[in-house]
Amino acid sequence: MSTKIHLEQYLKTTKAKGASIPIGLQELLIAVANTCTTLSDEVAQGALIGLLGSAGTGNVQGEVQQKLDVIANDLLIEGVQECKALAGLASEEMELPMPVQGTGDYLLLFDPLDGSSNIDVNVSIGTIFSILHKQNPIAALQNSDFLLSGRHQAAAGYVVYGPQTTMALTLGDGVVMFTLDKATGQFVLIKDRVEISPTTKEFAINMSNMRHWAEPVRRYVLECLDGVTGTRKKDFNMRWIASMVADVHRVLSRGGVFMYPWDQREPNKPGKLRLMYEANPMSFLVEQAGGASTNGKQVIMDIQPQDLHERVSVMLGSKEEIERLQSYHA
Ligand code: P6P
Repeated sequence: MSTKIHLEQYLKTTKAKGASIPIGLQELLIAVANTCTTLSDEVAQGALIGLLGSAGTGNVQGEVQQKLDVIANDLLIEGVQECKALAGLASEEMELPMPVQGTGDYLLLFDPLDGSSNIDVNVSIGTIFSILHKQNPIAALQNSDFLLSGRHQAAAGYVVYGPQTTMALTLGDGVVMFTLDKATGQFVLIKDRVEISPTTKEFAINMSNMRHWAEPVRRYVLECLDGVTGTRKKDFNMRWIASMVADVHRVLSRGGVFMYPWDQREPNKPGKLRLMYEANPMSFLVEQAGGASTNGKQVIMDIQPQDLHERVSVMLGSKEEIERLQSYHA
């Protein structure tokens, strides 16, 4: 039986761009993983421990918070706040960033439980995290410290709570995946170089919004629907789980295109998904796996954020398809 490599061991021994992983970053990633291990058990218990349904509160996004949203947010804050290398954290569930005890090099941003509308119907959900290099480590934390483009990420990943609890992680030198061994509580390495095929026959988008999309997206999707009868000369398959972590995990696992584009329902909002703790970490993973990620006009990780909770149009996945989408937006 091949030896099992656990996350902690992997972080101790691997190199990213020829350099060992800084101890502080290792500690932070282990703290996130340990918290997600606890969260995996909470999610799996669901109704058995009265955790389904609304918390009766709203978040900064104006969304109704599910009980598990609040629990996940609190668990992550508790799990990482003593990490010495952490200078501050920000969450989808909180309006402002939060200083922590550490005074180190890193800023942690997360969507504690993405896809939470799926909690009550037992569909996969997940935790998304992004770790930024703080640009002025010694100065006191400012809210503006978080407004860095995705190119400043030291690491990014997600943990999907599905049939398996699986983590995808990038440290800037490829993408690896680990699955939680419930018997030992350890994340065990299952893939050491995740690669997205440049071509695909599978796309993911919420088709009910079709009449609201901009023309380039309509054109792309209609060509996919035309299949062999149209210009693409191949048939496509469609998936939509309505849980970004699950949809992106599929793209990382077997290729494909994930889209949540701008639409005219809220014309003044660039999109539904958030740049800092959804689009940027997912884009880092996808680019590191050989894919591409755009808002139609710009590479997502090049976007200079103006606000912690700003939204963005997202199209990511197999490189040739994303390049086609970008050409339609030109
Ligand atoms: P819709 C979940 O609420 C989420 O933020 C993403 O995880 C998911 O991709 C999207 O919204 C689903 O949105 O409009 O299809 O319900």
